[in-house]
Parts: sequence; structure tokens; C-alpha cells
Amino acid sequence: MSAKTAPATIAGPGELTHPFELPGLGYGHDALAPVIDAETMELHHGKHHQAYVDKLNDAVKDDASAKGKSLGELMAGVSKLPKAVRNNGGGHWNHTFFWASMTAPGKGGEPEGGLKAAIDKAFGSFDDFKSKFEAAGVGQFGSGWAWLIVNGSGELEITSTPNQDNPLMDVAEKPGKPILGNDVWEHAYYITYRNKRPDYLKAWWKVVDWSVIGQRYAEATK
Ligand code: MN3
Repeated sequence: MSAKTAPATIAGPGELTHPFELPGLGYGHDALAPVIDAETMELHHGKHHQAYVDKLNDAVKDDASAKGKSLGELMAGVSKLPKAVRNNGGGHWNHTFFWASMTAPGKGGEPEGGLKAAIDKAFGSFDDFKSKFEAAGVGQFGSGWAWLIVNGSGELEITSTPNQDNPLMDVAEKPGKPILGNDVWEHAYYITYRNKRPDYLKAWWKVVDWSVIGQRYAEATK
């Protein structure tokens, strides 16, 4: 694997700057199997994510308004930047965030402490939250992402975005700080799940690393 050794986790959106690099996964391609198979991981990380990084670097290289900005700054002002920055900058941010959200099946635990309390308050229970998040993923027409965000009032909210948009972008219908996101593009699940996106969304909980999501929640609400 030719991935460079940028950090596998990102605490916030402001840490990645041009020239952007493909981050390492922090685990092997087969680490998430059978929930996400090794071939999917190899293609998704090594080909799809790499392509977003390469195209983002191309888009930023010759654009005076984008060059020198962090990925977080690009997201926050994306409405004024070339469409290639929105698509590929989102692709880079979203996937970097996604890889760091996962761990081997059964190793990720469950929400605890403040996050658990906030999930119960916002959605009724952890099971209700999972159903609503899955419904957001199933209901996202075409390609996109399902998100759990901390909104401007400090409350948890579920949302979805098309393509490679995310809630940090100034074009987001529901803006906020993402603490969890699932990729519902077909490339994320088609080899194992074929057309059955609901099955992928349901199985995916087994690889969510709730200690990471809990840290993000604490960070987003402090
Ligand atoms: Mn993807």
C-alpha cells in the first residue's frame, strides 16, 4: 500500500492543508471484514479516496482563492470556490473522517457518558437513534452521506447530504459539526451487499468505534 503516513484520525477540520495527502487507515484492509470486505477497502481507500486527494490538489494548485487554506477553511467557504473543490475537498474530508470512525467488528463498544445521555435525549434510545440514522442513509437519493451532527444549539441531529457535501460546508441545509458519518455511495458497499443499502447500514454499526465518536462529541460540545 502506497498510503502516506498522515494521521489516521482528525480531531477537527482545520488540520489538513495543501498539498493534501492520502491518510493511512490505521488498520489493515481486512480489519473490518466481514462487515466491510478487504477488496472494498482497498478500492475505496486506495483508488476512490486517492482520486479525491489528487483532484483536490489539482483544483487548489492554480486557484488563488483556495490555495493556502486548510481543508476546514475550504469547507466553510465552499460556495465561493470551484465546484471541483467542493466535490473533491468534501471527498477528502469525508473519507478521512470515515476511516477514523471504524474499528474491527465488535471492538467499538457503545456510546457512553455524555454522548449516551445526549443520544437518549435527542432520539429516545440508542436503538431509536440507529433506526433513524439508517432511515437517513436509505432515504438519501443517489450518492451521499448520512450524518450525526452537533447543531448550533449544541444538540444532536441526524442529517444527510448529497454527493460529497458535508455539514461543515456553507451550502449544507443542516449545518453542524459531524461526529459520525456513513458513506452510502454504492462503491462503499456494492461488492458485499449489492443493491441492499439497508443491509449495509444495519451491519455497519458493528464497526463503529464509539470511543472516537465520544471524543468528537466532547470536542464539539466543550
Ligand atoms: Mn466513498
